[in-house]
Amino acid sequence: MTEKKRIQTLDEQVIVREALQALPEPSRRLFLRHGLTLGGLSLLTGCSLSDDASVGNMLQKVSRFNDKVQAWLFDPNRLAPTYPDSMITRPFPFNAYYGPERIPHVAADDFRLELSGLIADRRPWSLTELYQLPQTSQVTRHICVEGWSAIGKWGGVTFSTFLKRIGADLTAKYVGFRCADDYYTSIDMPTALHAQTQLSFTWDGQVLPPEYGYPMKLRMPTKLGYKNPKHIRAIFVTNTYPGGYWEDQGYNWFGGS
Ligand SMILES: Nc1nc2c(c(=O)[nH]1)N[C@H]1C(S)=C(S)[C@@H](COP(=O)(O)O)O[C@H]1N2
Ligand SMILES: [Mo]
Repeated sequence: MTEKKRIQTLDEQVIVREALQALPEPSRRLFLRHGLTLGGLSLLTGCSLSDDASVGNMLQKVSRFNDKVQAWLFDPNRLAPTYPDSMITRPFPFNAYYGPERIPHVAADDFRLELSGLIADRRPWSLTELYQLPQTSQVTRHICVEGWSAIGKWGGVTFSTFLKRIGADLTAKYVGFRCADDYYTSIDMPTALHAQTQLSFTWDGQVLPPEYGYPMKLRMPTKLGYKNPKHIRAIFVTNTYPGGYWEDQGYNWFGGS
């Protein structure tokens, strides 16, 4: 084998290995069994793989493909485990893409939750109005990809109740969120309608403290921590893929836990 050919072969192995890492089980096992090759990858994603940029593009497509596989595996009726109050983690960890000194402090009085996109009634909501919606609570585990998990108690309105109230198009693909910091994320509609997906206003029985996302966060025990936006200020419904803060930097979009 010539030196050039050997380097090429090595590169191909690295690319295939990276693509495999981007795939969750059981798809990874499936692809391993069928022998995923570079040729197979380019067929699968329609990418030519001629340079670094197209390899990056292909890996991103594999991760999106991964989203499709995960969405297909997601059972909208399966519930995440719940825990007794005695298991609540105190103090609950704070995490954000910045340190505690930059936690946004949102003022309650003039706060209005903005709505846009495929929603019949896009009138903005005050906090008082939101607090009047039927409230539920859950004690569930939050799992962060950085390697920690913690059990918390969140209270608020079941998100599907809110989506129905505002006349959201429930056949649309995505619900997107913009936050009071520069964070943003989006979720698939089946997860938005999941029974445990909650627009949360409280933590452990008290008004959601600033560090945990005042005035509201979306709590989804079926999703990893980074999919749970804090400090939500705007919600939109769309069929155009909205991405997210970490997702646009390579985190898997579906982010199931
Ligand atoms: N607005 C906003 N929401 C966010 C984040 C953020 O930086 N800003 N970080 C995410 C990540 S990675 C995690 S683990 C959780 C942390 O939530 P906690 O502070 O309540 O533990 O918030 C998620 N939602
Ligand atoms: Mo996280």
